[in-house]
Amino acid sequence: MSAVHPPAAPARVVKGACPHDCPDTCALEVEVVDGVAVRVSGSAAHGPTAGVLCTKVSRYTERTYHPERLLHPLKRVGRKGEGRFVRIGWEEAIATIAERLRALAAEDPQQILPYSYAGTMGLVQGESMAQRFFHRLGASRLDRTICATAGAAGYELTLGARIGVDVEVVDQAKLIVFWGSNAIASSVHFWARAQAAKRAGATLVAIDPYRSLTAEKCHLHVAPLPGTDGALALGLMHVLIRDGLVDQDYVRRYTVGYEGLAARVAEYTPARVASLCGVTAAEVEGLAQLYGRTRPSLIRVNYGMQRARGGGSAVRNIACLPALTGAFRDAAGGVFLSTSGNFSIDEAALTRPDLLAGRNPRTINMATIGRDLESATPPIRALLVYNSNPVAVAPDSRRVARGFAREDLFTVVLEHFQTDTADYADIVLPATTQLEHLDVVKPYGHYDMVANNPAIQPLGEAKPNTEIFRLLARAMGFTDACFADGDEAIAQAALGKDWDFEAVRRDGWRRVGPPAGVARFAAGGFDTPSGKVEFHSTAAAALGLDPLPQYVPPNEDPQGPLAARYPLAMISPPARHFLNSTFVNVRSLRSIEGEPWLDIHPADAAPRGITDGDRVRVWNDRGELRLRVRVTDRTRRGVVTAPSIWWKKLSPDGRNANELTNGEALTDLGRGPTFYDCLVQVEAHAARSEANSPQTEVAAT
Ligand SMILES: Nc1nc2c(c(=O)[nH]1)N[C@H]1C(S)=C(S)[C@@H](COP(=O)(O)OP(=O)(O)OC[C@H]3O[C@@H](n4cnc5c(=O)[nH]c(N)nc54)[C@H](O)[C@@H]3O)O[C@H]1N2
Ligand SMILES: Nc1nc2c(c(=O)[nH]1)N[C@H]1C(S)=C(S)[C@@H](COP(=O)(O)OP(=O)(O)OC[C@H]3O[C@@H](n4cnc5c(=O)[nH]c(N)nc54)[C@H](O)[C@@H]3O)O[C@H]1N2
Ligand code: SF4
Ligand SMILES: [Mo]
Repeated sequence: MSAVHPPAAPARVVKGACPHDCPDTCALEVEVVDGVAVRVSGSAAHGPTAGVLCTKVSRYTERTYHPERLLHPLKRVGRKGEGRFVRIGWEEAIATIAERLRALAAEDPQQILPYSYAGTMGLVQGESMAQRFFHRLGASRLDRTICATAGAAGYELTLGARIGVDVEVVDQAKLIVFWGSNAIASSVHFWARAQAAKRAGATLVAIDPYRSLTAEKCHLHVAPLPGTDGALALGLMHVLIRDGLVDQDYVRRYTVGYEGLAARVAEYTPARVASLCGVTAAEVEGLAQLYGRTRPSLIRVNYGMQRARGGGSAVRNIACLPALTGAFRDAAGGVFLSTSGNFSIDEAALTRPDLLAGRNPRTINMATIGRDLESATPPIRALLVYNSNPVAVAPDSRRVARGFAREDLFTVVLEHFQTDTADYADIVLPATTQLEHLDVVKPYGHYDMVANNPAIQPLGEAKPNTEIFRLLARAMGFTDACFADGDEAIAQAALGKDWDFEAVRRDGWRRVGPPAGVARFAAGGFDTPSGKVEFHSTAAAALGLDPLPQYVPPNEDPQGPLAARYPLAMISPPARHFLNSTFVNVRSLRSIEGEPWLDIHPADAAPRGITDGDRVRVWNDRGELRLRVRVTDRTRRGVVTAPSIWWKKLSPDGRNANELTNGEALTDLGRGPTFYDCLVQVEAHAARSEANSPQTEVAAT
């Protein structure tokens, strides 16, 4: 049902916001003809969007009108995971869910758990009505750690709130370091600004174990072993201090703990750091000289290094660098993790924690859901999943799937599609997409709150998440007035009293944060306890942590004892044409990605007798999977790379990289998962076992 006919009437243009978990939060223009969305493009008037969308979202109508969109409620009739469902009506669906939840709540509401993440980053369709519902119920709380909490915690120790840098002045930088960031894939609008900087003479550097699309376009690429970035940052500081490349005036006025830091980094000589990180001492020296002698310099620190045990400390250490060199004096200088700290959202009005009425339910970490479905006490007996696909995206996936398969677990999934997770549901509820509902999206890569107006009517019987939780609240007999709030009222509640949501939705977006062109931290003003950059952190000491930056090595250390059995470090960063597990079922995008690959270095392939295009077995104690290999020096020696996050059922062997990732070990700060802290072994074994494995030939549809 896409745009096959020539438009009968002139297109109406509706202002929207990209809902995806991507820093760029593009302002959209949706062209609608006769009630059908025919084209989605990027607003030219919105500075950060600059009239351009990524390939994924420029094909949004293909996803919205996908023939496999869920259009009515479903009830499971097959085994869990098998994917056999029959259509039911909304009334039956809501009544069935309410009956189950009522019975469990009467025993102990903590047996009920929401599971949600950032399928949509909209404040309205995210955690508004849903949280109100779970607070009123007294359900277990979910610690939403799967992505960003490690780095956030590390960054905040050193610098306080995540203000970042105005993406619109990034083209003024003379040095941009992409640290654990594949910006071409994950933040293409930032990349566009970096390209402009490059054309104006800037030097671009990538720090990444993999020669990503981004790294290959940089002037310099340093490829440390995964999870060793904390040591690299300490080594750079060692050289900066040793060679007098420190802005002493900035340090004296706007930082605390320099003496302690200098003593600490003295231990991290380039030679020692080189051996910890698997690089050369000359690379450490060269990078430090470049960083110490170029201004404005900007570190684009992203998520790649946060997914190992030391991920929190790594970001904490990296955040010290621009204070040492005084890079914060420039508007285009400093360090950019996220801009989310600019926005003050009225969380209490949105999610109404007061509805807990004094109860204090337990918290379950979403990163350990596999283990917790096995052994939490009281047991988890009902799961309500929305905006997430845990069976594909959560670590230690085999265990997660085993948990979801429990016969005594009642699972509800709100979705656009029959995902790997939806296959385990007892009840599937069809949700609307961004083109069909109202929202307002808080970005983490620029300074504009972006509004989303519904462009088309809901397809089939799909309903917004908010409406689904309103219906559930009513069926549960919750009469609190907040359960009658409409989506406009929720959007207004999120923005608080100083903003008029109607104006934002009319204009499309509204800027917060520092005025354009201002170096926000040129004269300190950090949101830390001291108001300064905290090399020495009393907050860290109070948490029982080292008050000074330190190096925390990986849990599954490629230079440690486990490497005797599993000598290769596997990373599984997102593929460019997927957004986490979203879009994997959009045929045109999946065909660009091809199939689930494992990239292996020639020096690791040769001794295993592996040649390009072979199918290999990849395994560790948690599981195994088979992938086709690309033998390439894009991935460094000792590291194998599996672009992700594939739907299991659209993969040739019905599994994905999370079969091997660790679902118990957490990051040093922020309780995050350790997806890229994962040792494996690889063998050219699959060719033999494939002969009697018909599963490998299941065609991806
Ligand atoms: N196209 C696309 N865009 C996305 C997403 C997507 O799935 N697809 N996902 C979105 C989301 S939710 C997120 S969190 C971000 C993620 O996007 P990024 O923040 O860019 O993070 P990753 O892609 O996980 O990793 C970035 C780079 O870090 C490298 N890396 C892996 N381990 C390490 C390490 O230990 N040290 C260093 N220095 N580098 C390492 C990887 O090889 C990769 O090239 O992107 C968002 N944008
Ligand atoms: N191996 C490995 N695993 C990873 C990562 C990795 O790099 N490697 N990255 C991790 C990271 S950074 C993240 S953020 C997580 C992402 O994990 P998730 O947040 O679970 O992201 P998605 O896989 O995109 O799943 C989101 C789902 O929400 C649905 N959805 C979207 N909008 C709506 C809506 O309005 N209503 C409802 N009901 N549903 C909606 C989509 O259809 C989609 O199926 O994955 C993590 N897992
Ligand atoms: S996914 Fe990112 S780049 Fe693509 S349209 Fe959305 S916000 Fe823009
Ligand atoms: Mo993420």
